[in-house]
Amino acid sequence: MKKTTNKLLIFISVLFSMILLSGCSSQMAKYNPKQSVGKQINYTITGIEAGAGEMATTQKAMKAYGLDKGNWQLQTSSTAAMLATLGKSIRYKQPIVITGWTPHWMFTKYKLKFLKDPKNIYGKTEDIHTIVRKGLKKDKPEAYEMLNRFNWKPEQMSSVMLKVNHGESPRKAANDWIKQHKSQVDSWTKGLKHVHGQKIKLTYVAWDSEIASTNLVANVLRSMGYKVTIQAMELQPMWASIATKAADATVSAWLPNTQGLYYKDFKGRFVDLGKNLHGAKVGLAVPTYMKNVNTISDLK
Ligand code: PBE
Repeated sequence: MKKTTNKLLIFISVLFSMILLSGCSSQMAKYNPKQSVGKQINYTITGIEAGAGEMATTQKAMKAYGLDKGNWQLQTSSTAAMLATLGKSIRYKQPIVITGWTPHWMFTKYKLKFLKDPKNIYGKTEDIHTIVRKGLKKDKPEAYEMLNRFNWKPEQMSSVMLKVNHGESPRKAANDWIKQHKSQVDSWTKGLKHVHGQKIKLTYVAWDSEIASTNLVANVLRSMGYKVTIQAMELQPMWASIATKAADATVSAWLPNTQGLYYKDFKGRFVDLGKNLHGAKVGLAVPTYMKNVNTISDLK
């Protein structure tokens, strides 16, 4: 009699843990190429900060590809939280769709692919522009000219970002880069007068790419004698800071698509010094193991 009770107990506990385990695994199921991807991820695109240009573009894309009707939603979050979720999903080979961009270490650390965008909502490539406040040319001609000349390549930006991602302070990573690229940096400052402690303020959003570029430019301006402050904020206040002349410049304007709305909103209240980097890219991205998801329409 005792033996059968024991057996029954064991049976019940095994059954119970099987139910528990299957509950867990359905919550963290691996990507299944045979099943609709929407179902697997609860029709959710993992996004970033509400005010980011890419969030607005993604809303547009969801409309253009009819995802808004198929109960898809774009989850507002933060870049840090999105990257943490991405890392976890990749560790367990789970499906995930993110708002991705490059230059960023997410594309070097993980095997990701951009979803094809035949309707060209995100644009083929993006540039990053330098935007300054009106009157800067007259008030701080040396800084204006340096900012006007500043330009670098996506790989160069990535190399600074990677160092920061590996724990180097942004200021030191930028300084090391300056030392290693003397002739390029010299070409930005050549012939410009040294100033003596004039103040200048740069604003940016604390995305890794902008942390890299802003610290770089700040250090170059310091080498010219400026007293530089850099201030991180959200994207809308960043554009407003230039338009209201609360700040002097930003090197963080992703255009023409990503921050095109802000460009339009503030038009006439800033000076666009053109691109400082060519060949950035923005779009929906998934891990490469999601074999059957290759274009945005595959999400439907
Ligand atoms: N980003 C990274 C920004 C610009 C840099 C793509 C998240 C955006 O405005 O969406």
